[in-house]
Amino acid sequence: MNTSPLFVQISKDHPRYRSLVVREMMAKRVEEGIVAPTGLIAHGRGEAFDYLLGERTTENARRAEMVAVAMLLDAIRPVISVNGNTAALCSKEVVGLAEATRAKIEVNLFHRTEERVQKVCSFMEDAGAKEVLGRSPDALLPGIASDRARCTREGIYSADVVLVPLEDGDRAEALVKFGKKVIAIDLNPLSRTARAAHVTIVDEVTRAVPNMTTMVPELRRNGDRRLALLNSFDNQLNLEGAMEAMRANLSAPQSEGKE
Ligand code: PTJ
Repeated sequence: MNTSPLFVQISKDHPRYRSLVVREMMAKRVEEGIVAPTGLIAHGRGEAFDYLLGERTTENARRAEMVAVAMLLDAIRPVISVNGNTAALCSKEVVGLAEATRAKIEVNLFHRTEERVQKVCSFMEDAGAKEVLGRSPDALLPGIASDRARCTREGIYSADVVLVPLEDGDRAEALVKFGKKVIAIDLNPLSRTARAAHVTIVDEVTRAVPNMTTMVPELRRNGDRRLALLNSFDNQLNLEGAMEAMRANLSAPQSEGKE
């Protein structure tokens, strides 16, 4: 996570220290024009679902992460689509995953302005990305009315597998209709994105992306394992597993309250 001075000082003893620091960082990124103002609302929704999940990577999510890595490694033209929230939360980690899986990075924004596209692209480059697509879109994804349809021929338009962290539903559905294999990272198992994607990782993006990078070396060596993972995966069952994990967490006796 990129850090810069925060608006307020937060005591490390605070039980929700990490969450508060991330919120402050996100507010800063809004000021800088990386995160869209409504990105804070999306972040809050994510926090709520993560709370239900127990703020941990479940076994269910870990399996989806492995399947997603297998899919990225077997892809011919994998692309990781980056928006403002993803860049703010885990730019370096996304660069690490892209390098490990030889995926391209393309910035694609829901609240698109030329200025924001430039800023998010530069932010990713500052995090170490050698090439970031998206500054000069030259293709339109069919089936989307918004500016989000604008993408690059070299990247999302011709990709076979697209990883979409923290997505809004329209584009995930359009990508699937256009023949892409879609991997979503979304803490809300009920979202349209989660339901439209071929593989949905119900995990917090800052946990999911590094987890995936650590899985690459073993899965790269083992083609049989990749095939077995891909053949045995059912996203509907995966989403039901995520909801079951939330239900179980809600009924578990809590030793201490959270804030
Ligand atoms: O930067 P832009 O302009 O492209 O805009 C990005 C946002 C995120 C604002 C835009 O795509 C949007 O409005 O998304 P939604 O429709 O709010 O969907 C975001 C989804 O991501 C929701 O289902 C959230 O639960 C989920 N989410 C939020 N934070 C996280 C998350 N999932 C994983 N990790 C998170 N940290």
